[in-house]
Amino acid sequence: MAAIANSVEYSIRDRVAVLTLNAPPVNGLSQPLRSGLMSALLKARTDHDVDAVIVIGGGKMFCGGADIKEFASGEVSEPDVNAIARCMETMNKPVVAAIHGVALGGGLELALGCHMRIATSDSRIGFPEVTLGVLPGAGGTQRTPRLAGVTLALDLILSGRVIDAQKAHDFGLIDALSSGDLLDDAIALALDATRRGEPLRVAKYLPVKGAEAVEQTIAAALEKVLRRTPGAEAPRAIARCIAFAASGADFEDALVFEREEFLELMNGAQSKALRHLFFAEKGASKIPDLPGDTALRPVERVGIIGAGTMGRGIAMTFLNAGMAVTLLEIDAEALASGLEAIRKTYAASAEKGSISAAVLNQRMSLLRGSTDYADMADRDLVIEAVFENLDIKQKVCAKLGEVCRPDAIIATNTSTLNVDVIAQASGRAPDVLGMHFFSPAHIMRLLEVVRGKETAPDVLATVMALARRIGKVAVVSGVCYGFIGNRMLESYLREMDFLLMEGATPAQIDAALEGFGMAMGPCRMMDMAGIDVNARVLDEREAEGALPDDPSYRALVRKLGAIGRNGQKAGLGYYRYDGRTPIPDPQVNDIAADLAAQFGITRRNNITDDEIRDRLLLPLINEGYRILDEGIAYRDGDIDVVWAAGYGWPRLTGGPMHYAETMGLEQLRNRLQELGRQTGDRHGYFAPASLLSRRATGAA
Ligand code: 3H9
Repeated sequence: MAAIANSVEYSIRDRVAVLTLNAPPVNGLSQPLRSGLMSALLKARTDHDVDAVIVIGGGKMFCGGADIKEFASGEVSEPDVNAIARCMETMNKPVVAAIHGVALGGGLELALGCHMRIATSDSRIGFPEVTLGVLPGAGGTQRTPRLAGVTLALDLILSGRVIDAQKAHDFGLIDALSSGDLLDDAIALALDATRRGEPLRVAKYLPVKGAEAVEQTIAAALEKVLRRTPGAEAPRAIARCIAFAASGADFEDALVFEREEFLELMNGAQSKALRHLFFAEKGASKIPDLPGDTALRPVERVGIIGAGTMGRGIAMTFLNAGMAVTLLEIDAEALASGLEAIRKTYAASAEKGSISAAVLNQRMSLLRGSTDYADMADRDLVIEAVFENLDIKQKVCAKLGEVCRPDAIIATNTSTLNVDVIAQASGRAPDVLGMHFFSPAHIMRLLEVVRGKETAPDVLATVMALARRIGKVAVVSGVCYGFIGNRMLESYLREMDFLLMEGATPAQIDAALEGFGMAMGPCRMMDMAGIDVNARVLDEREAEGALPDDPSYRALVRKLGAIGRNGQKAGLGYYRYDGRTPIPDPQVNDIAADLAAQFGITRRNNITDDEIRDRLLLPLINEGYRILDEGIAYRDGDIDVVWAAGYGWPRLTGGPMHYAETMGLEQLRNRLQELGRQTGDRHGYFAPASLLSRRATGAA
């Protein structure tokens, strides 16, 4: 076997050249790989011992697409995938892509540039470019509508979703499925094509399928996407490229058009932000002082204490990953209602067709209920998800410390309480950490993993690896009030309540933040989460002396809680509700005005959306710098992941810390100081964090 530029291996079997991509871990199409592949193709083209060519991936997959790190250069260097596709398409020997694992983005484009594609039945393909703020820039927007039609091209490329090989085969993107040895089957397919001697099918010469009435189809598909991400640039560019394909334009002109659109997106702020989040998510799993080869504890059997909303969601998270769960409740009635709620959730999914009846039965068969702590004795991991009260959680963890196996991990799902104190109560603090899931736990991707001061390294490493297995993006936080996310949220909600007392309305505040791109405005979010929950935490923090010496601090939410306006579930909160629809309620303005009078807060009618955004977002970011300075978060990117994956922060801006960088740290610091002056900041709410000031002046 000959190596070409190290990253592509060239071998011959049965007069077929086998070109193996060899660039672990994902065979990313870096310049050296592209160059190696081009050389190998040119060799095969003139090799008289070769009648056909196979392009196959070495290792776990065919190809994960372009090497995203190269995007920072601002250009695509030669040879690009277009040049490689041109070389393959003009070859008079069949070129077959043999796909296993995944073929994504540029990897799929490479495959579409071959004459034929064969894939293992468990492989998957897709165009995830849109999630990185770009588009398939190597013919994907042009070949897909020719092979599979405009509608599917729009669906795949605009959504970034991945489909399995069987579907790709049904849609015409894959020509054959392999159920045996992929390379053997690919060679047989290639030799068969050689024997038949028929003209080779070249995607670029096919007509676009479904080019009629294309304008409406494209407009409808685009509108659907933009409803979710209104400011996104990539979907618009994708729509333009597919429209260009459907217009009957010359293929080479279309490739030029597509490449221009691609480069503009790649060099734009949105793609930079989304790429930052991509690498931040991968980086979050790396713990600076934790060796990569730390031995993990086995986790197969999970126990969950508490069958309330959180406990049920956590249980489903593990069941969905095929793990056995025992759910424990205080009495048979509470347990039965928790188990029934889980069954109903799965039944609803089965009814909608998102899971099959067999999957429903398989998941329910992994679930057991119990009212006896002795049933936790054989569990590898037990997560407590009981009422958010320190005393109760300490009691539960003390019990778990007694009954759990010596090597079992004990986790608390607290969202605000001191994990070290809870760990101490267990009597075995090294086995304990926080696993802060977000509601609904089986849907939200974020998991904050709270590392106590005594948490054992293998406990942390095990839970980080487990997070990946259960489909979560895990970020480590140190111990402090609210960890990373809820601690930063506190300043955001503080300014929300102050602005309402100053004269803004909930609808105005929500619109300003949703206009910025937050998935949900803070008033609606509070109503959904439950005002009583937040008011109770504030009462407890006040009792601990942890609140600022400011009687107007969060006065509005506490007042709403005190009069039973507990949010959506009560039909009244920051809004009043018709079902789930929030309706502005003048009574809330009256309450806010009364509180303003009580605390000497001046009411104004000149509050702008810009002021609302700055007042809520900039202190939140400022708190992020404090969190970094205290070592609560390891990296800026970790904070960005928390906010993008758990709090609906707009991904297009890359998360709060990336947003701060793009805004300029000096400007951020100055604006905070200005807000401090404008609000007569007696409590130092706007004082720039030390790390922010140091970074703004280049001292850190
Ligand atoms: C594109 O193709 C544009 C073209 O249309 C046009 C060109 C002109 N590049 O996820 P893992 C790293 S856009 C660079 O743990 P898995 C990743 O950071 C691209 N690096 O593995 C990690 O590094 P580290 C479209 C990449 O087996 C390591 O590889 N493609 C890339 O669980 C392992 O990653 C995509 O968007 C990359 N493309 O999952 C696919 N991909 O070890 C993005 C990964 O230092 N990638 N890395 O932390 C994925 O979805 C998954 O990584 C994949 C493998 C499914 C491929």
